[in-house]
Amino acid sequence: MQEVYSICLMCTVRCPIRVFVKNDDVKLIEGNPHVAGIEGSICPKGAAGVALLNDDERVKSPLIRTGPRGSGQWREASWDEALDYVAEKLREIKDKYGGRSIALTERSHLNTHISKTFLKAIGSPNYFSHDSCCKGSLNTAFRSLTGYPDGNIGIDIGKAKYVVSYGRNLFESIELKVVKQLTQAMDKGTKLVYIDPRVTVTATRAHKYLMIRPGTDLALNYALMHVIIREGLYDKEFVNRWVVGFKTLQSFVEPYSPKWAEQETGIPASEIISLAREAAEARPSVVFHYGYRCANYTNEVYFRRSLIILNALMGNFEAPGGIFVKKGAKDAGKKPLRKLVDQDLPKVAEERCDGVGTPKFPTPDPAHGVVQMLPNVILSEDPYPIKALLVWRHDPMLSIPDYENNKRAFNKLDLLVAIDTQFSETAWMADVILPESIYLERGDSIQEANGLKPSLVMRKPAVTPRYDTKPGWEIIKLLADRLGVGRYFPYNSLEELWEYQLEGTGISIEDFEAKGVVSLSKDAIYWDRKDGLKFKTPSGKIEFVSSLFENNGIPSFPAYDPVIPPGEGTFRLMIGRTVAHTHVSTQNNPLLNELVPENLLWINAKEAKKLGISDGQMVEVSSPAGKDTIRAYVTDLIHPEAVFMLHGFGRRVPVLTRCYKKGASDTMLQENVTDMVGGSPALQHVYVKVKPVS
Ligand SMILES: Nc1nc2c(c(=O)[nH]1)N[C@H]1C(S)=C(S)[C@@H](COP(=O)(O)OP(=O)(O)OC[C@H]3O[C@@H](n4cnc5c(=O)[nH]c(N)nc54)[C@H](O)[C@@H]3O)O[C@H]1N2
Ligand SMILES: Nc1nc2c(c(=O)[nH]1)N[C@H]1C(S)=C(S)[C@@H](COP(=O)(O)OP(=O)(O)OC[C@H]3O[C@@H](n4cnc5c(=O)[nH]c(N)nc54)[C@H](O)[C@@H]3O)O[C@H]1N2
Ligand code: SF4
Ligand SMILES: [Mo]
Repeated sequence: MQEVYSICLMCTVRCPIRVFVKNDDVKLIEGNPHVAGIEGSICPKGAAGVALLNDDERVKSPLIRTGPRGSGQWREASWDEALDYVAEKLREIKDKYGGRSIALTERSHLNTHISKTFLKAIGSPNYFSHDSCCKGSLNTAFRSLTGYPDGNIGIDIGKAKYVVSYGRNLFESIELKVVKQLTQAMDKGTKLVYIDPRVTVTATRAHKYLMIRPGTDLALNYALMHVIIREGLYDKEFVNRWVVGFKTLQSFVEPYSPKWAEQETGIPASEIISLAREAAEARPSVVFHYGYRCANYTNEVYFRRSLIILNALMGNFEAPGGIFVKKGAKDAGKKPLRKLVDQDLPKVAEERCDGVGTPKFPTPDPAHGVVQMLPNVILSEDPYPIKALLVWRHDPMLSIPDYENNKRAFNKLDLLVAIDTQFSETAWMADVILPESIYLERGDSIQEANGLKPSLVMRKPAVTPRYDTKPGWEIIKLLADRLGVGRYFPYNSLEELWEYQLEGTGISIEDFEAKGVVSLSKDAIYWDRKDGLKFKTPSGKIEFVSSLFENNGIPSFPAYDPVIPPGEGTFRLMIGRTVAHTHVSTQNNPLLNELVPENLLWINAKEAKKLGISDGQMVEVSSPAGKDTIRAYVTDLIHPEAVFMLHGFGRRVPVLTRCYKKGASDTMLQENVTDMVGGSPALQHVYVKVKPVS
């Protein structure tokens, strides 16, 4: 049996894995035993990679559409034919409308430096990632306070003594390492407080669970700050040294008392006071978890800022059991990997089509864009036409709210190309599908795994491709060659790509042979909390009063806007994930589909009774954007103002026979509304009506 060290891609967490291979077939996948915090562990999705490899409902060769969009009429094409077709169309569109009319969107991945280079090479500013729909407002919150995007920040959860989590469903929406670290810490006495309108698995594991009114967490946090400041529970030394705008915060939270918050959140004032005191007692090894999916409401950025501010009040930056800036090769005194984007590329002067980085939309991160703006830009052609969209490892049809609107927009494109492993909903609408080999069949750019102990990790092919597929980095290069910009992609093989990245680092491909990982630092790298913190804000400090905001006429502390309860028979639609699935990727996986074949609508028992809905009954859920049907799960475990469903179900692509039309689609019900400061869509802005299916 051969052992191949690689990186899982059944979700985006990228756990290092060991793959057991015999006769070019995968026998078993387990966590890489040499990596601290993984030590052989794997999650159900990671183990189900074998079923993806052998899935005969994958895309098996390049396809060119022959019938109307979404009709499922395709002809198989050779790679040369499909790539020539795409290149020819791109050239026509570029000649007629300019490079800026071509956009690319992807779930950012190890080859993002390649897709960004491709867009620059063809003269387009319109690179998008999924980021805004996941955590864009958190990214903006972190940049407004610390100057760092959220991706540069980590949580030292294994050493924390007290963790407060607001809907960060750590034990279902998992990051494997974090689950292990937190479990081990809790075994040793770490306390977990969990706040959610729904009783999740994490709620059942927590020491304290608080059922909050949906959408009112910001009110809770203002009251916590009120208590922490009034009672002097914050880290004065840290705040004096590292914070700008404390006095402004102090007077701002003055009116937001625990009694006031009790009315808004439904959490008793006494609980709020004891939460503030208990958390402060554990400082600096206390974490107010700032979340992962942070796309819920229109005031999301202010909620996420409030969480980061609570951490700053606890003085936990760079403290063991607190939050830290992820360290990379440079911090370990080593040379970082080379990236394709670091080349001397053509300058793109055009503004982004979503306005990000311009006075129109100044605060979200231009490195990612705000992808949910794309459908509206395509439809309105304002500020200019977008005529071609390349989609790589992303399913914007389902991951941008308002399915029907997305469909109208994508139907208007002159060219839609999907680089995917499966028939995503977007691929189903595409003109051309370029099938990518799955992670077990391909290698990718080397990963810089930054953290307290930075390392480099390599995804290596474990087996040869089952079908006529190619790795994405090769697909982009072949397209670039055809468009006359191949010189920016100076590699002809995976090894040459790796060598390009490793040049000058003193590390060779062989160094990954033994363990799949190259460590860059033996010891955890912390910065000195007295004088060595390096915030990237203009003041060099944590800016409670943010220059990013104030310089753009955006207030750092707008008054709290109360959440109006939904009317009778109307509910806030909440969404989330299960441990058995990844977003919209795995619903058709033979093994995972067996574990969770459909989603259910959680509805509060008293509310269900009023509407004549019994457990297990089919119900219709409707919103201004659309409607769908789903089975009801009648329970006391959810707040009466909300209903809940898992994301990723209710699929409309008939060739995905295992998940076709099972359950309901949240995307069909959500409206495309954005937090215009943070940049995330407010996925839970929508109110729905529920009725029994007659
Ligand atoms: N309505 C709604 N929208 C959401 C969310 C929600 O809950 N509801 N959640 C948001 C969040 S948190 C996130 S992170 C995003 C995620 O949004 P997406 O990135 O769109 O979702 P994923 O399921 O991660 O992957 C999308 C596509 O990648 C393909 N894929 C998987 N592996 C590979 C590969 O190796 N190569 C290629 N080329 N393709 C591959 C899958 O087949 C799938 O079609 O969605 C956001 N949008
Ligand atoms: N198994 C699995 N794990 C994953 C992923 C996956 O697809 N599958 N995806 C990864 C990614 S990209 C992400 S972004 C993370 C997402 O991880 P999380 O951020 O933990 O997000 P969700 O699963 O979307 O869970 C959202 C929770 O928020 C609760 N909630 C809803 N409204 C409110 C509210 O107003 N207040 C509070 N306090 N809670 C509320 C919901 O009930 C739900 O339990 O998971 C990561 N891990
Ligand atoms: S959490 Fe599971 S699916 Fe995600 S990368 Fe790790 S093992 Fe793979
Ligand atoms: Mo996400």
